[in-house]
Amino acid sequence: MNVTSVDFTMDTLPVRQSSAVSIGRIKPELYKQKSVDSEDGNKEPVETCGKLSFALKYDYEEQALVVRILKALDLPAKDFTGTSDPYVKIYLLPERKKKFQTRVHRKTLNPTFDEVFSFPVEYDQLCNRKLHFSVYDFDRFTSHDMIGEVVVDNLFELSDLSREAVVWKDILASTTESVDLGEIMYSLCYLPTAGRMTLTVIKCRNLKAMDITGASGAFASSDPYVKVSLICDGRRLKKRKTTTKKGTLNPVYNEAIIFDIPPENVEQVSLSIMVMDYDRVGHNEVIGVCRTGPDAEGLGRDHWNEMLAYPRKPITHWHALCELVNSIILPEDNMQCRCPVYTQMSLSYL
Ligand SMILES: [Ca+2]
Ligand SMILES: [Ca+2]
Repeated sequence: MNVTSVDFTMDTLPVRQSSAVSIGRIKPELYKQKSVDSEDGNKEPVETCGKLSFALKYDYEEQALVVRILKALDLPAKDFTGTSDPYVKIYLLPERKKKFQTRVHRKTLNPTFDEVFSFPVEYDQLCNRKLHFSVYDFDRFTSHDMIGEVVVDNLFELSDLSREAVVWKDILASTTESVDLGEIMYSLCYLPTAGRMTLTVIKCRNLKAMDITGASGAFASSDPYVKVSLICDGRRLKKRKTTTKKGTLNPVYNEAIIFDIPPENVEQVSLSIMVMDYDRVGHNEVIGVCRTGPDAEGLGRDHWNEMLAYPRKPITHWHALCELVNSIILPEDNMQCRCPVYTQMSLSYL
């Protein structure tokens, strides 16, 4: 009997380096920004969008950097109603596991936060740390929009932190956190006659460190593997993963994952690609995600379309990893990849 439902069987195959890294035809015109708020367009020169005020102080007793987020002024409106619902996320880089965020302030472009957060850190380590603020607009039903960010490279810029020092900084427009999660290179290849799609995970670079270990506490690394899920109508049909590479932020895989997808079904599916950190004890954690398919954004969609436009050719690109955010779209995983729109500048080609 000829069953017409999609049979998404798949296999992993080792791939020879030579075929895995063969380069697809690069068409830079495909990767120009397509639709994005005009003010978010270019990264150069960086645009400002309001100001953020905060106060810094070092608490010697608690051995902690105390950050008081005071207020923001003149934020851009991200909602149709001409306003925003801002909140702020903070990291003390390079540590990225610990982060804080303020409450959401509804319908205002001049929020007063006045919230205090404390990062445990030794005083003589402060010169190696960077404070990173990202300002977001909360949205009830969709992914939150990033408004912009402030990075304080030198915490002693204004004072020795023995007393609370208030700082005003311009918020630099950005749609993606420059708190890098790293990048993944993979190729896509579709054989229409065989109804076979091959995603080859080639390698990753500059992945976020998830494990802070070593006698001195100075060794930061991850044990990355890549999990690929085939999504159809918001449901995860199949998942497959690569091998785990221990103790590296720049793993090389060259592993192919094959999906059987008949041409008549190719418009209904997409792939979710998650880079995970393996942990021997406890839960494996998500480092970052990206998505490719007709419903993805930016390069995720363009890469997919390029694969369909050049059948039988492996098309290879680097993709920036995004943070995993909660979503109503994939209840099974309770996740959605919120991929930013890429500018040409943020791309690197082979
Ligand atoms: Ca909003
Ligand atoms: Ca680990």
